[in-house]
Amino acid sequence: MPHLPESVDPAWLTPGAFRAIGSRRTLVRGGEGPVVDSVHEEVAEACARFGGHVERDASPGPYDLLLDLTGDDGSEAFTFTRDDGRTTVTASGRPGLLYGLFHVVRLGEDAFRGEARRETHRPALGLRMLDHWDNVAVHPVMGQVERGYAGGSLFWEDGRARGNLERVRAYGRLLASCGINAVAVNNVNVHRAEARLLTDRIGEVAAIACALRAYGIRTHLSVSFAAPVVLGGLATADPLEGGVRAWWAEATARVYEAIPDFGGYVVKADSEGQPGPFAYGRSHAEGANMLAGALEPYGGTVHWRAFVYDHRQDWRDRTTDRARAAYDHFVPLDGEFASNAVLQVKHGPMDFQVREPVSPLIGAMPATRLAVELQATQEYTGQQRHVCWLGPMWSEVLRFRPDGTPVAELADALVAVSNVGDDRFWTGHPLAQANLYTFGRLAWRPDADPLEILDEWIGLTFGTEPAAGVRTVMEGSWRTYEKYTAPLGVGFMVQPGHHYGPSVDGYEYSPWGTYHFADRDGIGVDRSAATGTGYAAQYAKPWAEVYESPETCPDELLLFFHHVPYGHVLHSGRTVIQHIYDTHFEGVEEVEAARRVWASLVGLVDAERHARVTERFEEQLRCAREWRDQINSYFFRKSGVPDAHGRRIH
Ligand code: GCW
Repeated sequence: MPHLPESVDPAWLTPGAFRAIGSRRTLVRGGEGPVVDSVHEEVAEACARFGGHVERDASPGPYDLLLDLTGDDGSEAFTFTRDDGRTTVTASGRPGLLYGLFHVVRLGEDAFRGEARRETHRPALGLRMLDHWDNVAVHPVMGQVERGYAGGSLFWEDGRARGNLERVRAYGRLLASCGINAVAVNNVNVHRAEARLLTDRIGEVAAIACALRAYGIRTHLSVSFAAPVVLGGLATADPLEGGVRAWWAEATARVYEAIPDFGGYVVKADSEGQPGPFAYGRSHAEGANMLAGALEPYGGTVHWRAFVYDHRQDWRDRTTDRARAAYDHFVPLDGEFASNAVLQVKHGPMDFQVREPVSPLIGAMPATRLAVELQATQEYTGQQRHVCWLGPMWSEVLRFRPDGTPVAELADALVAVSNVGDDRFWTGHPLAQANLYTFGRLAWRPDADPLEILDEWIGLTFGTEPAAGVRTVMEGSWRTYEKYTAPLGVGFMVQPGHHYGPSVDGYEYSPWGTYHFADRDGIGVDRSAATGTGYAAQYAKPWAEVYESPETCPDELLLFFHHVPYGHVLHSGRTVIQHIYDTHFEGVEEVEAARRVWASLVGLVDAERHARVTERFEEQLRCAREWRDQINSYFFRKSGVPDAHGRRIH
């Protein structure tokens, strides 16, 4: 088990979480190597604390728990058995043994009592990955972690990989305990210093990979499509050029020499200024397949991002619709991608807003492998200064059925942009740890009830006394955030650049393609096929029809799909303008109420965690009031319609 300074928060792996295991007799049987060593060490440390006893590969004396590795097939599944007063975890692969151990930790005393039972657990998705948008060098605009709200990078310090990787090991342990098995260690916007991680700086990546390997985590790297030019001095990065292909084959061979279990590349190409195959008149399938070809001999995978759109659009141009872009670019390429190329699609068509429809690209490319990308880092959901537990949103996405089959079953992989940094609480806001935990657990079991996952996290992190209060603070926090920010799926209205706090017209006349089109009569984007951009028609039935008409479109997405008058009556019975006023007053009241509940937990939650959340609540409340007042005033001034309840609007 990694050794961390006292000041670093144990997150949900509190010492107390190991009490049940640590007070029993355990036998760890079979296998060797870093993962099995980790399993043994976990139990040994718990026993040292709580008085239990662990043996490894001994002839079985009496024991309460058997952790039994029966093979070496790499399987992540495990079987949990409770029988004859004994608890057994059996796995045919090392990762399965590790996941089985953490299953017992989660169950606590329940693992050692109750009826005889036998259950097999296996992850629904084979790849459960976190992408870090970490820069090695501090970037002049984006800082060290792009869209990072938890301090500096866990991996990189002073321009290179950290010398002491104990914290990285501890991170791997946290991730394994909630089922995550892969990490990409650098930003998809690959700057100059970071490009070299692929070549002469691969040793630094190898050191990180070694620390993560002990907890079953494979390491991936974001690479620049222009690497052959930037690093190799070639005249071109054209994916069909023999010299370019040879360069990538050689570079990749060296990567695998350094990191034999390397996961593969992540690529952001032809997006927001990153280089890509368009420069050479080649398609994205040609670009991705070239890298897939280099990785193929070693079993690696290329994650090719579908976040491709025109970020230099003219706001006067009403025919270009950013929401359409991913589908328009990629659907024609279905069937052309190599089998070890995975198309990585953001869950919504725009950009991680608090409410978006599911991307129509998901399900539209049946012959292409799919990774769905979520954003744990709260770029548009309060930047880890606001409580915003995203479990319900992610669960809705994973259960959505684009064409009969749920998103979770269409995907090969689930990826989240990490919300972690070198902050002592890992995630800045201590309650944002729940997003990390929930992501891992949902990737393992996408049809799980997110509230059960939340309760699990609360139980491990806080114990029983404050549990009900913490749940009250968190369970509705995503919907609360939605209430006081941009209404009815219209999105954005944030301050440009850093994206924190309200600015209704902040992006209205910008080149980024994120508009609300509010005027004195109405608001929203007409994305219907009949009169708008045609985006709604990118969906399969029934969704194309459901979204096409304001009559059938769900309220929460109305302004994403339609431009309607302020007096338009929602299914809720309220007009759009009254909905805006009501939700903004309610949202702030809900923050006030949550803050009071949190205050009442003083003494039940450890003092430093309590103080950090209290401080963040002050800022959340200030900011929520700012949102309420700017949004309400803006729409009152535009529409001239007074609030039906006569509340104060400025
Ligand atoms: O959400 C936007 C962010 C960019 C990010 C980009 C992406 C890494 O504002 O900071 O760049 O998405 O997903 O590539």
